[in-house]
Amino acid sequence: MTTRILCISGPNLQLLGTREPEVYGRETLADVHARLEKRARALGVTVEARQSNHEGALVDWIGGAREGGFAGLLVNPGAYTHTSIAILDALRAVALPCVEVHLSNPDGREPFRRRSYVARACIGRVAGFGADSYELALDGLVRSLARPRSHA
Ligand code: CA2
Repeated sequence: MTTRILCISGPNLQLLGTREPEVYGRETLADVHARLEKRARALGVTVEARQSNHEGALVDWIGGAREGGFAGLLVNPGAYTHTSIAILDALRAVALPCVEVHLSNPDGREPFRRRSYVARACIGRVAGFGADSYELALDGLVRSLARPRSHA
């Protein structure tokens, strides 16, 4: 059976490619998802990519990932990275391997972006490589899933 990965992007990421290109690049979220799907095919996995501006929707998608048949998660929670204990709790509860993804490098920006709540429930983080961050995170997640006994 094919390994299925769920990729979740949070608030305002639907604006990608339309504003602040100096921070977030010129590619749209649809471009990012298309690239991710291409990379997934090359890796022999499938990716389902979703975006929502609503914290509860992100929590619901994370919470349903195990019964939805997903083996792991890529999550860019947007600004909720820095505020959401609800998303942290959902990631902990679902207990699937998760990689935190960011287009920009939050550590190099305003001090309030240095705190990530979700990091505590993630196996790793890829940040600062624009749209490439998503592909690099997928590579890391798939490698991690292939390692025996790497996850409980
Ligand atoms: O770098 C990232 O991926 C972020 O998760 C993006 C969030 C930000 O709050 C995080 O600190 C880092 C913001 C997403 C807003 O996306 C936009 C895209 C284009 C234009 C305006 C906003």
